[in-house]
Amino acid sequence: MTTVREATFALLEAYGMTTVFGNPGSTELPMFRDFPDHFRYVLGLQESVVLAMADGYAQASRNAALVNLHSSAGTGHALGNLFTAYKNQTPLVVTAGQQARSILPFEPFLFAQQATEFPQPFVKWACEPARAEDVPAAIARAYHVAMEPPWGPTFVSVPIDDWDRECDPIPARRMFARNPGDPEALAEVSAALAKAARPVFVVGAGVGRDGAWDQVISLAERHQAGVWVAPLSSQCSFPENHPLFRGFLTAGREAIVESLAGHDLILVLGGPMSLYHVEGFGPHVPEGAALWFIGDNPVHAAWLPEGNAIVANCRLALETLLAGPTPIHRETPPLLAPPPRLDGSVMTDAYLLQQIAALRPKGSIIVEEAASSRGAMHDRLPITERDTFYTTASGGLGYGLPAAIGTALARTADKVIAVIGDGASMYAIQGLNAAAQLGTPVSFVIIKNGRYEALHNFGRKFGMQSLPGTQLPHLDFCALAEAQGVAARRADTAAALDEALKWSFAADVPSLVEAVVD
Ligand SMILES: Cc1ncc(C[n+]2csc(CCOP(=O)(O)OP(=O)(O)O)c2C)c(N)n1
Ligand SMILES: [Mg+2]
Repeated sequence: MTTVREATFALLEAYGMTTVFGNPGSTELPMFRDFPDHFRYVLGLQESVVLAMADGYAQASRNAALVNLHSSAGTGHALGNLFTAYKNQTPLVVTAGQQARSILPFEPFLFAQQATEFPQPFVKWACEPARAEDVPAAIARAYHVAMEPPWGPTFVSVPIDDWDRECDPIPARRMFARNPGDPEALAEVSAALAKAARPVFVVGAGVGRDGAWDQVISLAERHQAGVWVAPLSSQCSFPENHPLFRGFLTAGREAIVESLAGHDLILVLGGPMSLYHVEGFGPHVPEGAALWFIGDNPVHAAWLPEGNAIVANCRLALETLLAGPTPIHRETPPLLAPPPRLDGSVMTDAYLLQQIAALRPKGSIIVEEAASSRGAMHDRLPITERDTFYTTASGGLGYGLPAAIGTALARTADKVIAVIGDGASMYAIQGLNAAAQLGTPVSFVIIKNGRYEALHNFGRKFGMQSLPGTQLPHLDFCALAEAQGVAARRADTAAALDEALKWSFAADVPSLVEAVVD
């Protein structure tokens, strides 16, 4: 016999979950009695920070990360980023403390009410084990469900009095769940690709997640197919300096149809093509185009407005397609012209992003949450290497700054650069404390335009003259960083910007650049 705690920690170790992201309360403390020396506790000073750090870490390490929250209150704070983790398809095992079973009938202080229902629908599975001795098996199941494609968060509520109870040890298991895809359907796609006159690919985050970067390049080159990035994709899936790269689809129906017009076959890989941010009308797919979707998420496959779908791991499915018949001869699509260089006489977000591209270390990772600068980033900061770009798949802000820290904890050999809007940074500014405490050498670049510019863009579209609650004139990001132990520099000229970026990119501790833009 062993204790529930010992059995659980043995499983966590076997599953590679030795970094615990949390914010503790009374109901979780017994979990951490005799906390093993080779485990690491990463403290976030608010649970949304905790969740996003774990998300960044799990995505970068391609393994589920363990999150520990305090009862309903902590779970509530984490919920926005739990939604993002669900949309990101990030594997997480989220545990939360529950009050002692014997006092649950009296609705005790800080208990978790309807604990398993509260995080729904953003978890794939939720459980409060009926008996203390069932806790380790529930953790094991939560791990395997989180790691079963499509990856995502799971949730286990654990009563405080369970940890010291005796139970049998649970052996760690291995589970293999990558789906190679229906062979007959893949043969149909192969044949359609071989005889298409003008095929085009749309790549979503699942290509990056499934490690299919090389396979997409090979298939696109074989078919001379242009490659577009799916709307609001949260990971990079294709080198944005490749001659076949076509650009980024906008999250609007008419714009997507216009970008893809003239193609007779659209192969969508690893994420939805029909992802909309604004209402649109008319067809979802250009006239005369057949559409195939291949990706690991059956939900994306099921709500496809048109076309056919194969639920599959992108890498395995693409390997099958690469073994398919040779295509007919096709013209190479024309090269896209790069945007003209900016000289920095005006400090804009576009100039900032151009300079980040020029000065960033090789292999560095961009974690982005800068709403109105997306277009400028697409133009000026091309992502050219695999696994070097992450952003929120849900659109919820407050993810990027802490996610960058988690990414850096997993990718210690690579510089992580967090490109964050001034508004976005304030949803999770206390994440800087974790970076300082851990010494995680993230470069935080804050785009200070003094407002929620993205909402001004929308306001103009909606014909609104004034927008209440969208100005942020008084924030001092250097002071906010330094107060938490992160060194900072302000840059409001081109010369100061280059110097600050070089300083930050060379630093082996966390650093922040407040880039003041027009
Ligand atoms: C949690 C959350 N709250 C509100 C929003 C709505 N929202 C979208 S963009 C935006 C402004 C972001 O401001 P900032 O980070 O400064 O970027 P900018 O728009 O200035 O580029 C807001 C508030 C959101 N997406 N998520
Ligand atoms: Mg802003």
